[in-house]
Amino acid sequence: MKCRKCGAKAALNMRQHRLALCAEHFLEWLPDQTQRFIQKYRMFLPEERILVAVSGGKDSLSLWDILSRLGYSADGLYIDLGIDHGTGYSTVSRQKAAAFAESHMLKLLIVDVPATLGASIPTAARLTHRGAQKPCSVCGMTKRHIMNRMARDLGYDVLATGHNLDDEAAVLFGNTLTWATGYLARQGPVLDAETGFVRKVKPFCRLYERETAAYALLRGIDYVYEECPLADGATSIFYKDVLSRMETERPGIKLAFYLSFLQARLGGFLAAPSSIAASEMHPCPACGQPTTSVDVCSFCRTWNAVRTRREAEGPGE
Ligand code: Q46
Ligand code: ZN
Ligand code: ZN
Repeated sequence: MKCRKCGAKAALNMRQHRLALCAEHFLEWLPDQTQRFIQKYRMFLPEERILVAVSGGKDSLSLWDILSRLGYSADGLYIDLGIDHGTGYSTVSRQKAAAFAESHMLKLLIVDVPATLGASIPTAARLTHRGAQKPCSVCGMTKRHIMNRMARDLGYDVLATGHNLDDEAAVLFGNTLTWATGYLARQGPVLDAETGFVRKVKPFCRLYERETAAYALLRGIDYVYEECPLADGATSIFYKDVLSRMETERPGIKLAFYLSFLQARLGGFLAAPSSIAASEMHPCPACGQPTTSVDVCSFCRTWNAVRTRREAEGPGE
């Protein structure tokens, strides 16, 4: 297989795009594609300040790399969740994120959950009912809160995450199976800013995981290979697997699934993203973040409960 641009040996054959490229041209093509999507979906302007949520994995580091190469002003935010589970997951991913920032002379902000909130995510999950099944619920809620707070407090215009097409198609698949119209209405490349919430964008939403992985590899980005050990058995992994099997039979089906959803949404298939009425939203009396709760927000409620139960339990994780 030869590169379509120069005829050299292709490094990647993308059957879904009927396109094969050598390493050099692939490393140009992917940032070009990313820039095209940034403009197409009006994610942000060149003068805006971007905060990239960095996990230490291939997607977020590749995204940070590409945004910097494209000339955007992009800082990184790493949230240390205190997840170990015998793999040292948080320690290793934090090291990878910090090493990347240092070698590329980029600014990385770090929020250490156990140090600032008093417990790791697995401990918080164990101490609250939220962790009855999986810690992902308390983890996701905590990450969303921290990302929004950091972006807002530090004056960033937009928060960018490295979700790729495989992630987005799996979420879409799950939401479609249950016709979760509320979630479907809010899924897309851009979630506009709402009262107290910063704009969120996914510049990689149309890129296959295989493509972002190849980019990281060919660029020599040193990322954490392991997935979070707590993701084991997650439904999203099952959906990803199902979709990948379909993709093998029908190259391009994942992209078609996602794009036709966006098209249908544009055409009014779903109600416009139901922004919660501004009147229902008010600042949490404890942390100031927007909430619809009559009392403190769910972040404050959860972490207050964690602290109370930890004190009752005594020292030690
Ligand atoms: S939510 Fe769940 Fe992830 Fe948090 S506990 Fe791990 S798998 S890191 S995206
Ligand atoms: Zn080439
Ligand atoms: Zn709060």
